[in-house]
Amino acid sequence: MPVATLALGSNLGERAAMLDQAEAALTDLPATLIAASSRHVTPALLPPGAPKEWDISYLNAVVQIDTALAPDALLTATKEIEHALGRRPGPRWSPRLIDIDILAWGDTVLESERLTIPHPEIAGRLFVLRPWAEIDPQWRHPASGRTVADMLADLEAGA
Ligand code: PH2
Ligand code: MG
Ligand code: MG
Repeated sequence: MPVATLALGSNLGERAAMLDQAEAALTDLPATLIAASSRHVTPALLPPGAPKEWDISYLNAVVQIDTALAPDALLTATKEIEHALGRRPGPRWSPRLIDIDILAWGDTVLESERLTIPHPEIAGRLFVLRPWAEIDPQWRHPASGRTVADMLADLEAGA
């Protein structure tokens, strides 16, 4: 079965419990959790001019699942889990109880109305690359050819 890589983030509520519940809910899908990074406390990445109240640090992690769900079905499932865990629609990048983003689905490249895979911001986000590098540093971006370890090294070097 294909391996999907997901980013988990929470900056509201009991953040560790939110990540625990998200991981547990993923295993209720037609999916097996095969790897989970440690949890990283990270400063909120915010758009310029964001309200000061949004500046709440996140707990981030990256997990991998073996799943029979195709990307679009997986997106629907992750949105349902977010809702079940209490997340309600809010402004983009506003604080949230739980965020589950699909980073990669095997080496699939996909751009649809709903979904871009791999996630377009991977290479610029330490809060994604650091936990991902713990569990799968050799995953290779199908378009750029860069591994997670490469992208992390570049970003940490300020490249
Ligand atoms: N997610 C965002 C916006 N900013 N910052 C951190 N540190 N971690 C996140 O997961 C995050 C963020 C939008 O989803
Ligand atoms: Mg996100
Ligand atoms: Mg999201």
